[in-house]
Amino acid sequence: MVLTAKSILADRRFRALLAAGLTLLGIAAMGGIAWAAQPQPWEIGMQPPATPIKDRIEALHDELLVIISLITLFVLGLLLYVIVKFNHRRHPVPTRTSHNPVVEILWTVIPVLILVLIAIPSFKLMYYMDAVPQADMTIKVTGHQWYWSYAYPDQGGFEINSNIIPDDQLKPGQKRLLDVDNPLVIPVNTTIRVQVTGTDVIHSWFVPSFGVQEYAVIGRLNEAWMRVEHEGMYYGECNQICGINHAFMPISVKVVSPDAFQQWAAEAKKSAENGGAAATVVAVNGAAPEAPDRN
Ligand SMILES: [Cu+2]
Repeated sequence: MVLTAKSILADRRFRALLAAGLTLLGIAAMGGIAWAAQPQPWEIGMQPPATPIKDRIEALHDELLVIISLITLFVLGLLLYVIVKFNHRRHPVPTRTSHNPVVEILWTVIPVLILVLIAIPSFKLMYYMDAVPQADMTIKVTGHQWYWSYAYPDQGGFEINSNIIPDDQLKPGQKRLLDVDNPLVIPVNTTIRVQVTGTDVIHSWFVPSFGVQEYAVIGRLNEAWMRVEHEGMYYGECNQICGINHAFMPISVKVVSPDAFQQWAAEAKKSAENGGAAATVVAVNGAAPEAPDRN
């Protein structure tokens, strides 16, 4: 048997193998990456999920990857079929068919059904992300040009400023463009309401492994929620172009045990009350410097 491109492509086993291979390759690229909460060199997939929201985002992403892989392979197959079967040499006299109602209905209805199939889990996830469940605590994130501040209204009302560590002050082990002087500290396995606002221009608070991305808009209080399931350091970045130092306002989140968190919060509150013994604590009882008349 002479193997031509046509005979190889016409072989059903070959086509099935190709489809399965490409789909598996896509799935393998998404999984199989070591657990880490920061960008990795040559990373292809997403950072590993650390919250129930991100678990669901990743699951939906993987489902969609299978669907788009199958559609892409199907369209590629049709194109190759047309190229091989109906090229000028093999098919010199084209047909004059201009309408085929059955085919036209099918190529309208089937894509609509596929979109409905995608919309159902997509909307479900959107509402799951949107509605904050019974929250154990609240943190308020404020975006500034160009740093973040984190307030703990129900932990004593103190607020900390979180600034990037400049390249020339990095200590061994600290990550360039990611580590900050005062990370956001939160307890593990705790449902946290995250309120996000801004003081100057629009920023965006984005931590990939939490599945949280919320715009920091002046005069608005946006809301998200997270429940981080593993202790550790997590990194994110402002992802709304906000000005010249947009690339230099990273987000570091330190997730600790509830006991360690209580201890940290008590110390932070005490230094706030002692009138700035710690430079990190800039305000008490929710009275941030930007709005001294609040409360
Ligand atoms: Cu920015």
